[in-house]
Amino acid sequence: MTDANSYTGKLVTIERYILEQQQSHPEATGTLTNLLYDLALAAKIIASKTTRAGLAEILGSAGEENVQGEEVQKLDAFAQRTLYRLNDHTGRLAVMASEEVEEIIPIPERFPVGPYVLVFDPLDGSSNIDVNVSIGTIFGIYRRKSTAGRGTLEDVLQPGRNLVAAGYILYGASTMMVYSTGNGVHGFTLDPAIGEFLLSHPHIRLTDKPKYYSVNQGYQPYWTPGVQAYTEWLQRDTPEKKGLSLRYIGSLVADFHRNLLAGGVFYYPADRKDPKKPGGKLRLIYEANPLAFLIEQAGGYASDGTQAILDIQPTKLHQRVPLFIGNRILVEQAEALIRTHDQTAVSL
Ligand code: P6P
Repeated sequence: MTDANSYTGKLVTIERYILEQQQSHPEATGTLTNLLYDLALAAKIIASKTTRAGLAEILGSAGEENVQGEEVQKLDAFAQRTLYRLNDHTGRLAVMASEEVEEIIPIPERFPVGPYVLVFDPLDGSSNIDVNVSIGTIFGIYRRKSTAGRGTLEDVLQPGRNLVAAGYILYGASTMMVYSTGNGVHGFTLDPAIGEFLLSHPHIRLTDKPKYYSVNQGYQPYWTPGVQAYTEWLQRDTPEKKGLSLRYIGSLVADFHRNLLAGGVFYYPADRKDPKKPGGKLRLIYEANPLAFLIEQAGGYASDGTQAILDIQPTKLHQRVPLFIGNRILVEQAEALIRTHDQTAVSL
């Protein structure tokens, strides 16, 4: 596979990069490559709307008609429809699953099925749109396990260790697409002038001098003793690291992306504040697993506080999971303190 240096100073589109990565897999048929193209196109279409979200008052808000007489959709519904309609007919997927849809999403009978499974959160953090905070799309790609016909729930309920690709799109000051197919993590920035994602962050690796810890400290009274002790450890200078600074945006993709580039740990632990969410707030299938795949590809680690996220066998489509993700040394310390202080296993 081409290394990062060979691209220095060149204008490399995501399409070229994906294609060149495919060339290091002689057995590849191009289906995964085309699926990644489809996701890059979906990202451009969604980005074209997110950058205008603040104009709802002028262009009409969701449920109303805009000046062109079109029904304005909520951005997350628009993102859902965009991802669905770009993937339902291509013959690359056996089944889809989305944060926005209660059950698995079958490929319509009139279209062919294919070898892959796509799971996604179409627009995570959409509650931040009204205050103009960055939001994101998260996706994961598996090979189907079933051998024929429409894909099944079992095809979707695969452990993250089985992922063949994962990534996210961050709609922020600029729009970025970051993905991995198991050969490192690579970031692309959208140049709106030409409508292309250009290689801006080849081979992203976590620094060994992490800077930030990211958690909603507002829930501290509800954390277990282990998580309390962990937070205090993060704030102190220790032999392993300097005391970290707190940065929390409240948008998973934005918090994850900052820590990926600057080093650190994000955690959303189980808390006892909301008995309906004993296993934390974040979802395993289409939030924790894809990001856990990426962080391991970047040299980090992701845990639910007791085990690797990627090793968890999912049992429900929308199951929640506590999440500690970032530099391995930081995440393993969370596991150690939870083991020491919280005798009861972290409930899933
Ligand atoms: P809290 C956004 O609503 C989200 O799902 C994630 O993007 C984010 O990390 C988390 O919830 C923030 O949750 O409870 O801190 O507001």
